[in-house]
Amino acid sequence: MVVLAVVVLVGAVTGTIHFEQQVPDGPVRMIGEVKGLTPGPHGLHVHEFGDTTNGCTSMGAHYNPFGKNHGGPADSDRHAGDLGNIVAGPDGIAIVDITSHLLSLSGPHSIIGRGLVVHADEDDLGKGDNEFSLTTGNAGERIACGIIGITK
Ligand SMILES: [Cu+2]
Repeated sequence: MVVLAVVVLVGAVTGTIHFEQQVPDGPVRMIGEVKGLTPGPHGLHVHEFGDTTNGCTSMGAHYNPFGKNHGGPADSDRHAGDLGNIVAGPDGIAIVDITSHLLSLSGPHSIIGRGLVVHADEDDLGKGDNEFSLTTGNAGERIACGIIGITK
């Protein structure tokens, strides 16, 4: 059964991203856009909590059910929530089209109800050679976030 989800990102920038999983345990495709960004790369992650009681801060750390280090989307050693960077053009719009094999919309590691966060800075993908590189990717402030919810 196909599972669909959506997140509406709210903050200093805005956006909407749709999620689709065709089969259980199959890849999740994310399609959408984020507007109002400074041109260039911005880190994008699934964070562990869909909790905005203290804005994007209460979304916790990167979603990391398998206890990995932070990495880039092409790395095998990475958090499930590590999605790399989205890149805004001169118009401040980043088109999102990401397929992840580590995310799921069903089962014990479903990301439904968790958070999606856009960061102010570029995610160094774990290659930053300092202590935060392997936890946050040095992606900086959380400029927008939203809760991943079920849709039809
Ligand atoms: Cu993040």
